[in-house]
Amino acid sequence: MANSSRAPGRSRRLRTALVVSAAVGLLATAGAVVLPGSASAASTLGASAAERGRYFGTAVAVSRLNDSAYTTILNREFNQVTAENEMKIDALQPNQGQFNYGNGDRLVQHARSQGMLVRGHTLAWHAQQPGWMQNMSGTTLRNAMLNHVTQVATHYRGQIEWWDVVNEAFADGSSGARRDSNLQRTGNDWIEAAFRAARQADPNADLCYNDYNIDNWNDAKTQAVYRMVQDFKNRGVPIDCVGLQSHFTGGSNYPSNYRTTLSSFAALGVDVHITELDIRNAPSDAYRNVVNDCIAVARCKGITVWGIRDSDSWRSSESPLLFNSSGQKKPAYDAVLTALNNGTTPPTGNPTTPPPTGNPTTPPPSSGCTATVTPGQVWGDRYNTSVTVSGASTWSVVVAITAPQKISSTWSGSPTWDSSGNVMTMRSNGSGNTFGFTTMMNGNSSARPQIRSCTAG
Ligand code: G2I
Repeated sequence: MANSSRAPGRSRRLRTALVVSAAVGLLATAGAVVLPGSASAASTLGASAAERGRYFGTAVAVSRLNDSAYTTILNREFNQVTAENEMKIDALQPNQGQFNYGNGDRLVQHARSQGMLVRGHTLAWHAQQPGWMQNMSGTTLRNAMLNHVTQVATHYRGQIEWWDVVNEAFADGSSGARRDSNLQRTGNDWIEAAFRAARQADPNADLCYNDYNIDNWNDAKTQAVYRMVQDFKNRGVPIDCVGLQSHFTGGSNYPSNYRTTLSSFAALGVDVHITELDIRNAPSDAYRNVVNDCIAVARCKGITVWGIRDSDSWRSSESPLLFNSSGQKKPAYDAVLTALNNGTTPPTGNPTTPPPTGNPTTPPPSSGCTATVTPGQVWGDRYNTSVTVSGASTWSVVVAITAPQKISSTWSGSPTWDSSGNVMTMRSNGSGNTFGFTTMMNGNSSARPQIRSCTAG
């Protein structure tokens, strides 16, 4: 079964991290519940979402990272990012066999420095194909698509929380059919083939199917995607999540049965993500409804808006985002933040204490190499750690985390996990001798990772 090839505990690890992190910040002092709207309510989208065990993210255009007004809002408000265009097929493989990871890597670096989770978008899609791929068909195209999936997922292994493996593969309208495309014409199994290749290349990433116009539970397209996911789950095709783009722009509206759609997909045993949210004219009610619906469905893991300021939007004339073109918060921003702060939070947890700053480890046992910990940036709900290995160029380092803390993302190494999800073995993967990871505190702000061993070879 394809699912058996996945690293143990991956999905559970993330789920636990997100859900338990909801406890952080709920209690100001032991036993004193902070009511919504009180002085300690979170003041940014990401921090508030984290208190609900979720992320709040945005699409990022890498070229705008040079714009300090943009980056200030990004770093302040969001704890998840999706590359708006830089990880699409035409961007990553402009000529066959020639990969260009520069801009995608830049986004991952930025996310890493800020402790943000990264959604990869997108491995296989009928659109934004480079010219060489557009001209292909049949087995040649199938193999080129699978090679792209494998190469890209391998390159970003350990750095991507969720991949949009396949994007927009169903037709609009009442047919419930697959969208016609060169990929579809390679055979109906192209989608599952892409998911299997992605799982093999990065067993630790959650794998999503992503589409638009699958928001209304009554739509034929929604039902068709639902049946595909159900079939994949029944047959053991490795799928972990469904992304609802939720572009309520260009004429489609927030549907009153949106929560039914989210919970129906979730009931199939997949997580749901709102991946590209924007709403024409940014009405507060619709934004609030989306947040409330996500918080009401335990498997709704987070919300990503498709851009920061209206001027950054692919539909800027509709002013669909949470910040105006001057970077000021719009009424919809306040509606979203309030809805997040009012959302239900799991009832247990410890009060937060100021995060420690000292070096967390005792010297680890060495077997041909030495691993040295450098504490990284600390946020309210999480912190970064980097580990530098000396004495060997290939190595494996065993790192133990104190539960309920959980590692939520890693970089520059290939991680595997024990069955508890709390012990990570990080192996060198050719990215140098320093690897790193982000740890969710989940209510324990004092524990720090322990290096158990460093083994050369
Ligand atoms: O179309 C909205 C979104 C629908 N779901 C999938 C998303 O990937 C898609 O995003 C949009 C980007 O927001 C646009 O920025 O995808 C478009 C097509 O890939 C993006 O537009 C492209 C233009 O078509 C190119 O001409 C342009 O070079 O943006 C590129 C970079 O600005």
